[in-house]
Amino acid sequence: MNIIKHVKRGLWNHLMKSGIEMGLASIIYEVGVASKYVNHAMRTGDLGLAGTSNLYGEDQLALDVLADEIIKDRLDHTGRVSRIISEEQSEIIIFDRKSKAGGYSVCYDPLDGSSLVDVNLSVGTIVAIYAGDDPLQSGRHQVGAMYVVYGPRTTLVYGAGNGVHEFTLNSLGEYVLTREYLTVKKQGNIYSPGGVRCDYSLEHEKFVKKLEDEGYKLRYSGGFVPDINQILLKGGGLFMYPGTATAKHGKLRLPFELNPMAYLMEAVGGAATDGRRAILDLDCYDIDQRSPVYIGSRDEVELAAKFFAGDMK
Ligand code: AFP
Repeated sequence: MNIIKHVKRGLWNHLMKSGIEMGLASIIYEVGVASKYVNHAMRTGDLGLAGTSNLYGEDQLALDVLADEIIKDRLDHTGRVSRIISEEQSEIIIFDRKSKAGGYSVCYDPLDGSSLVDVNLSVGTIVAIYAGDDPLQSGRHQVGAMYVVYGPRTTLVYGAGNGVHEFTLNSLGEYVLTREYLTVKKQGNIYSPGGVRCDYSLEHEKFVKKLEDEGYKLRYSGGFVPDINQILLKGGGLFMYPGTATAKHGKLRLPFELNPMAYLMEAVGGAATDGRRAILDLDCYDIDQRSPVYIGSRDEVELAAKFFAGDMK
């Protein structure tokens, strides 16, 4: 290993070179620090149920609770975060510091897909970052977003207005730049069809069949982060989680799943809608607000909109 090269390509060096405001850079960096602890706990810890439950009444795995605590601690440590929303907390958390100029608010899912850990599939952390004291803002107001994939390798992807870049955790416990200025193809060839087929609307059913007739390959792990990461790194495709007969707003949460991923996807040249409107333009007014989602290559997202506009038979 060329040590000097790894030092030069480290996450903090990249953040500083990118000219990102120091407070925003420290938030991204500290989530990276937190993810190293989460990564370690996941690969060595006890996954027994924590016995508590989150806003949605789901049993919290010990790992969920631990990941939430670690990330919350590191965000507080920055001294630049005034409010957070976490998938594991039932209300907005206020760090008792006077809201001051240059503060940030953060929405995060500490361990999205946590139920996949005990079947040894990849999971992730997702983070949306806003300037100011209000974490419930339209996704269009984000100043940065990131995710971490805990898979065969642990990788971190961030965007903060100057491209989207991937880092890989090396054997020294450092995140080293592995892909810079990521882009997604205008059209891809994989699709991730969330939800249960028998609950699909007629328009959605027709759209999925169109993709299948066109030879798209189905890739769906049950983990939003690895599925999106695959579309991003394999050059394109579409992830969907539609509104269904049993859940008309779909399953994925706007504040800490859809908004950050939509921010990153638009930043790499892709798109993200609820079938009609850009995800980033949706009003975000509730912690557990959900939305249908079509996210990925621009052509596929636009094709979905044609089915929902009734233009396609
Ligand atoms: P969990 O965090 O409850 O495992 O849900 C993960 C998730 O929110 C997202 O990561 C997946 O894309 C989606 O659910 C999978 O949902 P289905 O299991 O209904 O396909």
